[in-house]
Amino acid sequence: MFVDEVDIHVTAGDGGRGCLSFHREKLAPRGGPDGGDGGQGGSVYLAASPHLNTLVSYRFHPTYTAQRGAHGEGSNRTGRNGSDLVLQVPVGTEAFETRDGSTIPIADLREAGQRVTIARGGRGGRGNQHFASSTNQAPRRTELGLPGESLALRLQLKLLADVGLVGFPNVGKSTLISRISAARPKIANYPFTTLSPNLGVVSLSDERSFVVADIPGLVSGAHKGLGLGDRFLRHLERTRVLLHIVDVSSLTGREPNDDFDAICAELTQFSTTRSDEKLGGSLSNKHQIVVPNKVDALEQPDRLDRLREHARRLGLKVYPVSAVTGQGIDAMLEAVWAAFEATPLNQPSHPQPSITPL
Ligand SMILES: Nc1nc2c(ncn2[C@@H]2O[C@H](COP(=O)(O)OP(=O)(O)OP(=O)(O)O)[C@@H](O)[C@H]2O)c(=O)[nH]1
Ligand SMILES: [Mg+2]
Repeated sequence: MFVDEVDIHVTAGDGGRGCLSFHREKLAPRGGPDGGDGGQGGSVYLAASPHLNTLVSYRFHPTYTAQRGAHGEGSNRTGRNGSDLVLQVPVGTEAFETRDGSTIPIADLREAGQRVTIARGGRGGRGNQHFASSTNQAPRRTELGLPGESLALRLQLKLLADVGLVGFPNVGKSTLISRISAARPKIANYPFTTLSPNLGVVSLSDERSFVVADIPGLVSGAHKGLGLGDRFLRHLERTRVLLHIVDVSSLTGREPNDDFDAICAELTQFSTTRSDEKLGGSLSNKHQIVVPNKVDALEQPDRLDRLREHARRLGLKVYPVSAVTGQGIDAMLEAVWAAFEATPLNQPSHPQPSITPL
């Protein structure tokens, strides 16, 4: 499981001080006490937002403080309450208080819109108006505001991939994820460079972002344990979109269409052997986008043409790219976003024609 984790410090606002004041007026020189109360300090909340997928923004700002309450004033005026601070976090975020080396769970934000108080603002102090009595009509007593709560917080989010990269080894999956996100997996010109999945966050403009998973390459017979096997495919079960990466350069010595069919067959095999399909539809039914890679090294354009034609017959969109030069990447990412938006979570997209296992 991939975990996004940040440590932050939150402090609620202190309460404002109560005021010491006496009423003064031209014809009433000895007016009574009229010191107002201090305002309440702002509290800190966590709120679950469906529009966020990661905790990445908290890495850059580790401390958060809500506004303090204003002090009370004369003429019985209460100080203004401090504004609350609402920290938006992705749905699925868990919050822990870290104190003296121990970690205490304090909130689990499972539903969009859910809001929990993390640190309470301090109560405002009372002004001297409250302390008048029959024996003391000119009290000089006031209260200080109470301090706002302050705590060290650990936020954790179990990242789930929204988009999965599938393809043969060495087709450029890791190169692609390193191009489109901050993930820096090992890249090398031999098969099975990637031995465990990598996640990367892709940020498009206007707060559009999604999480991409790069998994070890598949080979024909992966479902029988060939290569590294197909067990990594379970990391893609909750994704909404699959990017099927095919190396169209001549370097592979293989026919792109055969590669494509072999991977589809593995997806189908994996789906049929897994009974647990409630997570988001079987892999072979997921929305698939075909991404021919290494077009910078395309010496035989007919290899790409054949793949285009093959995908067209299956009703799949094709976005050729070069993960090395960046050619075609922007258009591909826009298409991924559109597919991602159009595919509701936990529902298989429109069925893709499945290819019988080889
Ligand atoms: N010319 C060219 N080479 C590329 C491109 N993308 C990747 N490569 C090269 O292809 C080789 C394999 O790239 P990787 O990103 O490691 O491939 P992978 O699919 O992650 O491979 P595995 O982890 O083994 O499954 C590296 O030498 C890359 O530099 C591309 O667009 N053009
Ligand atoms: Mg790799």
